[in-house]
Amino acid sequence: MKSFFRVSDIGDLRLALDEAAQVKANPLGWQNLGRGKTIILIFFNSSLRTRLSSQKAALNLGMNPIVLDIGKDSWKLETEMGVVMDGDKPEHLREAVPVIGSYCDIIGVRSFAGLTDRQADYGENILRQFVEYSGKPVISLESATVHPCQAFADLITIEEHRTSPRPKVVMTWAPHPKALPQAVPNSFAEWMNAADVDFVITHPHGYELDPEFVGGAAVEYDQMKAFEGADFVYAKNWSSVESYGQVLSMDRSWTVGRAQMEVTNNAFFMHCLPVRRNMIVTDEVIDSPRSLVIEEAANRVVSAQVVMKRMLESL
Ligand code: AN0
Ligand code: CP
Repeated sequence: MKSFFRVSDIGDLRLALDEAAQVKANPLGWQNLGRGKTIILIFFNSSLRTRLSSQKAALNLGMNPIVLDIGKDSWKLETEMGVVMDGDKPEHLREAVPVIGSYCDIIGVRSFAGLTDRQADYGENILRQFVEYSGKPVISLESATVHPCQAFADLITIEEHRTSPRPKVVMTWAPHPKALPQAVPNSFAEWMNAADVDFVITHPHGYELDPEFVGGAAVEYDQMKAFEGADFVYAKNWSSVESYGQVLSMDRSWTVGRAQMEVTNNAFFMHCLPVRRNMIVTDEVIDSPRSLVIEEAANRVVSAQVVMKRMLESL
């Protein structure tokens, strides 16, 4: 595997889920595969789960992980081409990326959407430069438009908990005080469309996601109607795509609570974390035995390990 951004990069999902189960059952079974190999994990933004689970996955495979926080541990990096660098950024990605590439075998990059320039974000300006100038396999650790390690971990979690061959999965928008990227819902939608599930997306008007990621999914603007008979409820806030990066609503009637869960098929509750309690979901729902949020986070090691394992196998 040369890069990991889109669901198509993982190939057959059934095979990927079988491999995930093998890795989960025997996490130290491939300790020799990564011996003497280095992965550099680049963070332009904060992270708890991604930075820990990626390091843990690399260690399980015998690799040496190195983590770099851009702008804190390193120089601030300019990401736009053709600019006069007279501001506060002393180095350009154009040099930094090949330098990083010369020190490692695999690169992981976290670079959130800026949420001001839709075209730049949806062109994945930063991630593309890592692919183009590093010469190494690149993993998106949530880039501007996708979070594939999260979506893969979520699919593994659904696979582990489903009780029917084709469960109903509902992704719901929920309120949040700050503008958040569309990367998590984009990838979740893309992966659910490719998986064996009935997938429904629900959100207020104005929060339509990019059609490339929505694909053939059903979109239902009435949240209660969408939740009827659901086996899994996946909550997430995102900012508007059309009014790019804007918070259009803080409507707390969309907060996932008991009333919504009662119309489901005793659904499991899912969220990628970090989550704002009593904005996205009530304490009662996230603390209930049907909440899978910790299991999802734990599966981030498994998804990262499958991806790194495949990259090591094709080095
Ligand atoms: C980020 C987001 O919504 O994309 C990261 C989620 C994994 N969340 C926040 O910034 C709170
Ligand atoms: N879910 C997730 O990616 O969390 P972090 O932002 O803490 O890495």
